[in-house]
Amino acid sequence: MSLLPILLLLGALVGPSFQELPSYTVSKLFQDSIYFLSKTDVPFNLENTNQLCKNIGGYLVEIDSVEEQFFVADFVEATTSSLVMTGETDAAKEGLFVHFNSQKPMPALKWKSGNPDNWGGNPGEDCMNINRYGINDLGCDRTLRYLCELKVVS
Ligand SMILES: [Ca+2]
Ligand SMILES: [Ca+2]
Repeated sequence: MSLLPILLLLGALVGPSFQELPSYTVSKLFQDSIYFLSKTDVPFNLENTNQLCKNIGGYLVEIDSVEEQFFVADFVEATTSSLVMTGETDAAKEGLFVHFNSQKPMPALKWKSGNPDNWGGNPGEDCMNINRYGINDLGCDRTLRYLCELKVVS
C-alpha cells in the first residue's frame, strides 16, 4: 500500500480540531476509498451528518456499485450489530434515491427483501441504512451510527 492513505488517515484523525472529532472505526482500502464508521449513535440529519464527514475530509458514504455495497456491508457487519446510516435519500422524489452529497442518482443495488417500502408513509422512509441483508429505506430522523467515505487521491 502506498503511504498516501496512511497520511490521509493520520490527517483525518489528528485533524483540524481534534476535540470536536467523533471517534471512528476505519476500514481497509476499497478501490480508491476508505470508510469511517462512527463508534456511537448520533442524531442523524442529512445536512449535519454530511458536515461531520466533511470535517474529516469526506462525505456521507455514496454507494456506487454492488461491489462497493458488499464491501461496505462486510465492514459494517464486522464492526457493529447496530444499524448504520448511509448517504442516500429519496426525500426530493419518492422512490428515486440519490446520493445526498453529490446529488447523483443511486445505481441499482441489492435491497433488503420487501424494500424500499417507505414504511409509515408521509413522510415515510426517505433515508437509508445498510447491512448484510441489503440496503433498506428508513426514517431520516433516527439516532444511529453513520458512515463516511474518504477518497484517496492517486
Ligand atoms: Ca421514501
Ligand atoms: Ca424500509
